[in-house]
Amino acid sequence: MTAAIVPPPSSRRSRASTLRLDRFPRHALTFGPSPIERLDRLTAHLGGRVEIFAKREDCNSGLAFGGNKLRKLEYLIPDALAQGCDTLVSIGGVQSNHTRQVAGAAAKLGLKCRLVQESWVNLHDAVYDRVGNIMLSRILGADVRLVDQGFDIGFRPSWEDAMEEVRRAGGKPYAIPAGASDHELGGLGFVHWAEEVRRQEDELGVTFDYVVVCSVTGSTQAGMVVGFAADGRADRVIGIDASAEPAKTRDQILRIAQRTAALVDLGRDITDADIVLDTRFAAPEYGLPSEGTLEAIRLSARLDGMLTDPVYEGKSMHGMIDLIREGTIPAGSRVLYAHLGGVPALNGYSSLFRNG
Ligand code: 5PA
Repeated sequence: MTAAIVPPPSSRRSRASTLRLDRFPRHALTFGPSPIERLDRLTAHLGGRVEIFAKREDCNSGLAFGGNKLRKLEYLIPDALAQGCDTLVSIGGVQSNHTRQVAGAAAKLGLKCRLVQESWVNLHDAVYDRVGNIMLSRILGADVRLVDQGFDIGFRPSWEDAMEEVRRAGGKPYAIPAGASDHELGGLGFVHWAEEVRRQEDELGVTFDYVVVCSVTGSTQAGMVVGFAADGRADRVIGIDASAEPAKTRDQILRIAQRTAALVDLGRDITDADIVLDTRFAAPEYGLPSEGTLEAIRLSARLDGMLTDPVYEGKSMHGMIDLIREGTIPAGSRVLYAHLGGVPALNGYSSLFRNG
């Protein structure tokens, strides 16, 4: 992405939304609206000309440390229950936050959970597959299986096999793809999030000019794009790619956004021009941080006490900081950083932080 793709801030716009989200049942897994806080010290540190806020999906629920996937699962769970499924089947990397949240939701609902954890990250720390998210999923009672396959956000044979095994054992699997993204209902959770932001803007008396969000499997950004398209702000959602395979991520964001727009009767098509994805911050590869990622993690922690991780939010934090520093997000803007969770994975990266 070139910096010029980010549009300039504009004055207050209409917040009217006529999205048909209420036709889809939602099973609450979160506390309610997630808090929005002002990051005072980061705001001051970056010169005070751009006001920075964070919406905290990392503490959106008491369920297994929360995170963005619970927002999506709120719309998938009623479908799983309506179909009479008894086992949630999903997939991710060894330190997947998504699979941990699926395990938490399954526990809460009294369902079984079968998880495929692939070797998506080239990190060979001795305890990488014992601590953090994967440990939590095991404690939550999920049937966790390690599979030696590399990173890919698409449908995987290992996941199809897991479903078949559940069926052969007499169970009824409910298929949840990577990140709960490439699923008919996967985009709805973050349409709901955008509606929630609109209500919070009214309560706080502010309008956000930009939302910064980390993207990998795509339905978080896709849902936001649709939700904010309803008041003309689709292209104010700045995705920061953390997949390091941005063509696939971008394609998935667009596809899911188009499907979701039709579901909620947005009333217009979503096109490639609605998708802003900055590809500069995913280096060196998926799951591994750059020096910039690590600096951003430390800065956010030391200025506002807000923790982020080396796989996802450290990269979007790095992106937001650079976009403000280089002036792409111009003076006078208000930015909402979507903190999507992911902190439990820090445990798998202890060797990077021996000296803080
Ligand atoms: C993840 C994803 P999307 O996959 O919806 O684009 O969200 C990206 C994202 N932040 C951002 C955090 C903390 C995330 O966990 N995580 C995946 C996982 O398996 O955990 C789906 C990749």
